[in-house]
Amino acid sequence: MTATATFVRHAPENADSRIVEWVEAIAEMTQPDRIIWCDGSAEERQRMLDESVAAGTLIKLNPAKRPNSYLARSNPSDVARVEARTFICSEDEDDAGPTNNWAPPAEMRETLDALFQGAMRGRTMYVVPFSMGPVGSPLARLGVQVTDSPYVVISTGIMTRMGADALAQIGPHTEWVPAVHSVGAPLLPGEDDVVWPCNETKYIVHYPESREIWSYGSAYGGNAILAKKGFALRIASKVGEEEGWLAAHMLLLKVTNPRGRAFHVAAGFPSACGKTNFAMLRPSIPGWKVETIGDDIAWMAQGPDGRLRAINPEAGFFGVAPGTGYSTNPTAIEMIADDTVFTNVALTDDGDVWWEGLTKEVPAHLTDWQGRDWTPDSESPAAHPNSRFTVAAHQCHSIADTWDDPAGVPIDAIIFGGRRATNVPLVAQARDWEHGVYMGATLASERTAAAEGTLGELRRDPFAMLPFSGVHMADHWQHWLNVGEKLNQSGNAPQIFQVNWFRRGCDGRFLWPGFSENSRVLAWITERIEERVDAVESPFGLVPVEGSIDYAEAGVSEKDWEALFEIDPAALSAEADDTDVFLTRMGPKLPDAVVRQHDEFRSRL
Ligand code: GTP
Ligand code: SPV
Ligand code: MN
Repeated sequence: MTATATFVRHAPENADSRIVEWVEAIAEMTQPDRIIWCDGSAEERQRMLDESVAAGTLIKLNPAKRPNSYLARSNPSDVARVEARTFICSEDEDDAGPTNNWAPPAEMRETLDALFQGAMRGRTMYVVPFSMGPVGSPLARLGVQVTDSPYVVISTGIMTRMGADALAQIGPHTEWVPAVHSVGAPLLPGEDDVVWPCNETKYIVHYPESREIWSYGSAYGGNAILAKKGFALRIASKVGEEEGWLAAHMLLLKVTNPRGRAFHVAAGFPSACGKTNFAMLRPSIPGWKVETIGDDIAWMAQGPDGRLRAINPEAGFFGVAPGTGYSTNPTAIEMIADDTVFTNVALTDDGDVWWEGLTKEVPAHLTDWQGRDWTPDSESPAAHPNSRFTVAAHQCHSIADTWDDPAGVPIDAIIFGGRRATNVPLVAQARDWEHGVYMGATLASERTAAAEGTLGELRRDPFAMLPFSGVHMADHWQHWLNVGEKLNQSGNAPQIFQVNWFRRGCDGRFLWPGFSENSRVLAWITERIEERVDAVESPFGLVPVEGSIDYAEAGVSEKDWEALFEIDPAALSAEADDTDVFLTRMGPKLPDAVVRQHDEFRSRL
C-alpha cells in the first residue's frame, strides 16, 4: 500500500464507495503526496486562502480597502479558455459535430493516461464534491472534481454549492459527474513551487457518453473550474438532449414593470458580450426593477405547470473586470467590495485593485497583472483584458429572492445577442419559436479576450454555445426545435428576441449607450409580450414602431436611432451567403426548419 492509498481511507464515512474507489484510482495514477476531502466549511476556505497567500499564489489585498479579498496573478500564458485544446470525445465523431475538436476516445484516453501518470507528485490532491443547482432540487445535478490546484478549489467553493452537503446527496444510485484536473506540474522532492503552476501542454477533454471530464495543464477558470463550462454546459448539453431539457450559456433575470407585473428572461450572449452587465442592470427608466438570478448559465426544463422553468446551476459569478465601473455596472462594484478573489487585475500602491474602466481617473502608478511597474504611459493595459472577479451570488444586492428556488423561475422571453458593429439591429422579435431558433443558430459575434484568438474577428457563435456544446451543433438546434414544439402544444413557448448593444457608426463610436439604457429595450420586450405595443416587419423580425422606445431620453439622436436599424441589402445578402456556407458545414443533420427560415430571411431582403 502506498502512502496515498492510506490517506484515501480518510474519506468521509458517508462518501459513496464508487467515489472512494474512483479517488483511489486517480491517486494511484497521479501519485499526489496527500489527499484532502473538502467539506466546504468556512474554516477550510480560510485555511486554503491562508496557505495560498503563504505560497504566493494569492496576494492578500489591503483589508481597509477590500476586506477578505485576494489577487491571483496567473502565468502569462494561462489567461483564457483554450478552445483549440478543448475536445468532445464522443464515441462517434458525428456526435461531436463540425464545430468541436474531436479525437477517438480510446486514443485520447491513452494520451491522457500518459500525461496524468505521476502528474500530482509533490502536490495535494483535493476531492471537491459539488451540486449544480440548489442542493436537493429536482433540477440539480452532482459532480466530484479532483484537482491539485488550491486556486481551483477556492474558485469552485465560490462558484458552486461545494462540500459535505453535496457529497451527502450522492448515494449508490445517484448519477454524478467525475472530473479530473491537474495543472500538470509535478514537483520533485525538495523542488520549489512557482506561484501559478501550469503546463504548456493543455487538454480540456469531455467524454459525453460516460459523462467524464479530464483537464490538464491549465488553472484558468473555464479550463479548470470543471463544474462550470465543462459540466454545466458541455456535459449538460448532452444530458439535456437525452432527457429533454436545455443547457444554455444564458443569464437569467427578473424584470418587474411599474404596474407590478414580473417577467423572467433568459439571454444568451457570447463570452464577454454583456451577460453579467445585463443580469445586474439598473434601469434608467423610472418604476422598473431588475433582479438577478444568474449571469452565465441556465438549465431550463418544462415544469409540472407546462412552462419552461429555469435554474441558475451556479452559486457565484466569474465576471469580466475591465469595463466594470460605477457608471456601467454599479451593482457589480458594490458586490465585489469585499470577499472577492480577483485574477489578473492590476494592484494599486495602497493594496487595492484596479482595471481599465473601473474609474475615470487612471492611477499614476500601478503594479500590472504581470507584477510589473505600470504608469499611464505604459504600452499594455494594466489589467489583462480577460481579468476577472470571483464572488458568491449572495453578495449581489440585486439577487432575486427566487434565485435559488428549487423549482426554478418561469421563462417569458429568451434573448440572443452578439457583438456586431454592423448589420444587426438594436432589437428584433422573432415571429415564432422556429424563427427564434434561426436567430440563435445564425448568431455571430466579434471575438473577445475570453478565449485565445484574434480580437474583433467576426465568427459564428450559434446560441452563444460554439465553445460550450457537448453535442453536434445541428443536433443542439434540433433539440431546441423539439423542446419548443412541446412548449407550443400547451401554449407555453416563451417569445424569442435578438439584441445588439454594439452597433457602431461610421466614426467607430457605439450608436447605443448600452448598460442601464438597455432597460428601454427590455421594457419594450415585456410590452411586446403583453401585446401593449405594435411592431413593424423587418428582414430580422419585428422591430419597434416609432415612439415605442424613447431613444431621445437615452441621449440617442434620431439619426443614430435610424442607423441602429438600418438595413443594407448588399451587406445582408453577403452575410446570408456566409450563413449558407456555415449552415452547409452542419451536413445532413441541419434541420429543415433552419433552412426554411434562412430561405425566408433571403426572400425578405
Ligand atoms: P462572460 O463572463 O465571458 O460570459 O461575459 P459576459 O457575457 O458576462 O460579459 P460582461 O457582462 O462581463 O461584459 C463584457 C464586456 O462588455 C465588459 O467590458 C462590459 O463593460 C462590456 N459591456 C457589457 N454590456 C455592454 C453594453 O451594453 N454596451 C457596451 N458598449 N459594452 C457593454
Ligand atoms: C466565458 O468565457 O464565457 C466565461 C468565462 O464565462 S469561463 O468560465 O472561463 O468560460
Ligand atoms: Mn460565459
